[in-house]
Amino acid sequence: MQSERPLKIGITCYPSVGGSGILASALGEELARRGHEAHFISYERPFRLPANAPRLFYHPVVINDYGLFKYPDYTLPLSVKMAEVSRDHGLDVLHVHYAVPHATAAILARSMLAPGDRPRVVTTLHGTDTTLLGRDVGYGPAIRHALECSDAVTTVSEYLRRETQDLLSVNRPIEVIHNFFEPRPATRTREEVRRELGIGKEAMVLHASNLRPPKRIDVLLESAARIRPRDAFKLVVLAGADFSPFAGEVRRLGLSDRVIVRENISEIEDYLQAADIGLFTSENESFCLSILEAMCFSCPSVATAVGGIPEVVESGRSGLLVPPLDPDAVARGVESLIGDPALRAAMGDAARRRARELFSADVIVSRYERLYRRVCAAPPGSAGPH
Ligand code: GMT
Repeated sequence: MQSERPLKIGITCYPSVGGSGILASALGEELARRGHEAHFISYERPFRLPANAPRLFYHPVVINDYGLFKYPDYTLPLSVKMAEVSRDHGLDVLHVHYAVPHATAAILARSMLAPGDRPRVVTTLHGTDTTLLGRDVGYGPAIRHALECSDAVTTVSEYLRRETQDLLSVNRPIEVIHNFFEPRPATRTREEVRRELGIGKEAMVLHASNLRPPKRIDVLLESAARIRPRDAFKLVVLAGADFSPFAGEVRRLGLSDRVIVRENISEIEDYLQAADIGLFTSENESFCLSILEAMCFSCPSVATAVGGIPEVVESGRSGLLVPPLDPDAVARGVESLIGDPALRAAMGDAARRRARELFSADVIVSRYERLYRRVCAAPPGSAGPH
């Protein structure tokens, strides 16, 4: 049987700390490992993207600062770069992560190219591109247009698929392809990391996020303040942003000796392997990649039952789900896992198995590869106006 030719995939994402950029970087890395070319097109090199890996390329988008514009424009230079890379490297697919403005730029790039040079456009929605911007009258129609002109649209959860159809009235199939995580080896031992953090016998409770409003850091801290006994745990916050706006709240709640913060960590695996319990109090979340990252290290989470989180965690088996905005319920959940190491270990094992079976690179990247082959085999324009 003839083997299929490797593909050339352009990937655009937000390169800074954030689940959609992390997922897109990991996808590019896995595609390159499988023999495809992955071309990243963005204003910065995605922060977790390895340097010098074969078949992995980065094409910067340069933005000139024109005094005549009150607001700098990114969409047009991005679309021009997408068209240039598509033509120069013969891209098969432009895969954009997070619709705004990436999907619109990709549609524009495609229409700038001669018919024979046009890549297929795959748009993956990650969350607030639907749940926040999709509701905004200044963005909604543009997002809807870009989705209808894409050759394929995917969402990272079934929840987000339904939200997209309801909020944006998108009249086309949307495929759910969940996120994946493939941990790298830790660079230090569990003991070394716990020593660095000053954690002894206490349970290490871990929260990792970009601290944006939907993460409800106020609820996280309020919940931590209600955990009893208070010396049974330490809360480690891996912050993808400046934590200082929350420092006053930590002091007000008497948590100064309980909360440890590390900002912009790239060796996330070091901390994941050292953690006992994940803690996530979001009020809205399409998936929550950080929960999956913890699951890969047999670390069960206490998390809010919102959005796509119930697709990631089966409550009572691979973690505990609690109602949103309820610090007492969160604290009781954490206490139940601190107080029962056997339950914690059983849930951790189940979490790790679930992560491998449903959310590994093997399972998920193969689905993206099949999707790319399918859109490439379909006649151009079959998904909507080109
Ligand atoms: O949508 C966002 O707020 C940003 C985005 C990001 O880049 O971190 O987060 C979303 O995408 C992640 C990766 O798919 C998901 O794990 C997050 O749940 C999702 N965030 C929200 O839905 C709030």
